[in-house]
Amino acid sequence: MSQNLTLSREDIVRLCERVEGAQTRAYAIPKLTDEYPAMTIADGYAVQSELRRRYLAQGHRLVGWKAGLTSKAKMKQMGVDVPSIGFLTDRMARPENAAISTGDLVHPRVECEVAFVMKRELRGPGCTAADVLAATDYVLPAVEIIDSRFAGFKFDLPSVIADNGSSARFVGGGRARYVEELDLRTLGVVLEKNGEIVAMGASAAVLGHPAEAIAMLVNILADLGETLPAGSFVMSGGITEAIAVQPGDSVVARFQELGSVSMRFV
Ligand code: 0L1
Ligand code: MG
Repeated sequence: MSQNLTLSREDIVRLCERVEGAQTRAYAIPKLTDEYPAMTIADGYAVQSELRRRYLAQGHRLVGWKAGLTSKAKMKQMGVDVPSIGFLTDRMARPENAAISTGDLVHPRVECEVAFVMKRELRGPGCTAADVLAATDYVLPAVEIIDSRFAGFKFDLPSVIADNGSSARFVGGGRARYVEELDLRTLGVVLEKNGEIVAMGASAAVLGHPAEAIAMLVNILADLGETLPAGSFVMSGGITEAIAVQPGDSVVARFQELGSVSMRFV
């Protein structure tokens, strides 16, 4: 990590408990830097790693990772200029066409992403998009349901990283495809809410190529002393800005070449 830790072990545990409470009981909290203004990106990942350790100790299973804030649209929407990563567990996964409860979320938003499933372990530093493509088993379309635990979605990078990049739920679906069969830069996506188009974009919005986002993720994992295991499900980041949803909404993400992913919110 290019920045140093400023938080003590006690501070990390205290902030982790604060974030875990907000995530599991679905309430908004002020951004962590209000109390710890010197917090760095490394501090954010220290809190996130402690959160992951606690969830896994409670029996949650790590199924993969997500790259976040990987498009200009998302960075502009959230007022940050560097991408981030977060972990994904089995408890966050929802099946295609699911009715997704909003009662256990604060203020959910949806975004369309290309997901990668890995056939080989990847390890940084120095991981490239070509390494990612060679290690990918297949790609599939996904919708991420993000839910910042920070009041009004107002945060900075150290705080949002500590909150596991706003990870909440995710739905994979559509049609799995081999990367050799596709041009992953030019896939179009249209997001519909209640039958109306609310966002659209092309996959190059994600760092020029979604595999670049996965390479970035692997290199951040290396900074954390981790690798990306074979079998991981990895989301490469929202292609469009995130769209708010509420009970009663139905959402369909239509991806060129990859089919569609649907869900409704209750
Ligand atoms: O997946 C994402 O890009 C979300 C990163 C966190 C920022 C947000 O809550 O919008
Ligand atoms: Mg996302």
